[in-house]
Amino acid sequence: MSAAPSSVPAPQLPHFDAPAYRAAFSRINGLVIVGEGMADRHFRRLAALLPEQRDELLRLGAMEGRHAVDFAGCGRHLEVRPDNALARRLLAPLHEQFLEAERQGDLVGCLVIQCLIIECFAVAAYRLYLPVADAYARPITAAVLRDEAEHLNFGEQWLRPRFAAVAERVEACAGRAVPVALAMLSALEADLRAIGIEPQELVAEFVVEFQAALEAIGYGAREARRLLNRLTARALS
Ligand code: PL3
Ligand code: FE2
Ligand code: FE2
Repeated sequence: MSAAPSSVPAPQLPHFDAPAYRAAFSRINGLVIVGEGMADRHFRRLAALLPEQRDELLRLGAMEGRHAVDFAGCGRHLEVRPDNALARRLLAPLHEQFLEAERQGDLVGCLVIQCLIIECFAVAAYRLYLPVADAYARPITAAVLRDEAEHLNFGEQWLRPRFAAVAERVEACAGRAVPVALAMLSALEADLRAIGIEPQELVAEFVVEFQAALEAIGYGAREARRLLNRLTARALS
């Protein structure tokens, strides 16, 4: 008898019809749907701020609108109603920071909040969700992940050639927005665990993504790590 080929064990999938899973999914699904809708509006506002890249930004916004629709389908498939009211409350501080940057004429701040912070967060979250998603949500999440990489790339491409001029504003903006994003996450710690995502792992994955984004716009690896250590010091403590 030959030995079984060694393989990576499949992750233990959650019980998708258990009440605890469904309650947690309602809140996470709400956050994702409202977050995608918010990203749609942010890209449309960015399109108005950057007329020369208007069409591209409107295209990215439209992708976000489709993500919202597709994730709403994931909730419907599980017959779970998304808790959109909670999601709007949790996302309000980050959205407010975007609007405040816009009022200040701080285009760099708007780009950092949407294209770097929100997108890095989305990439990290969807990457960890993928292996514990139900069979209906999995291909949708995989397709969305590919799109989010494009959104992150837009911000990186815009900021990179202007690095020297924008670095100070990038840091000031990240200093305000990253802690707010992490606070939102800590409000959903138990729900993340219930759907199979370890919150600390999500923070770690976000750090990996954001570190790569900072390096892509011109930071050295050590500088980027130092900035991130400062911003995430109190995450989920
Ligand atoms: C960017 O395109 C949209 C950003 C939306 C916000 C995402 C936040 C995700 C938080 C944790 C969700 C876990 C994944 C669950 C997927 C149904
Ligand atoms: Fe999206
Ligand atoms: Fe996106």
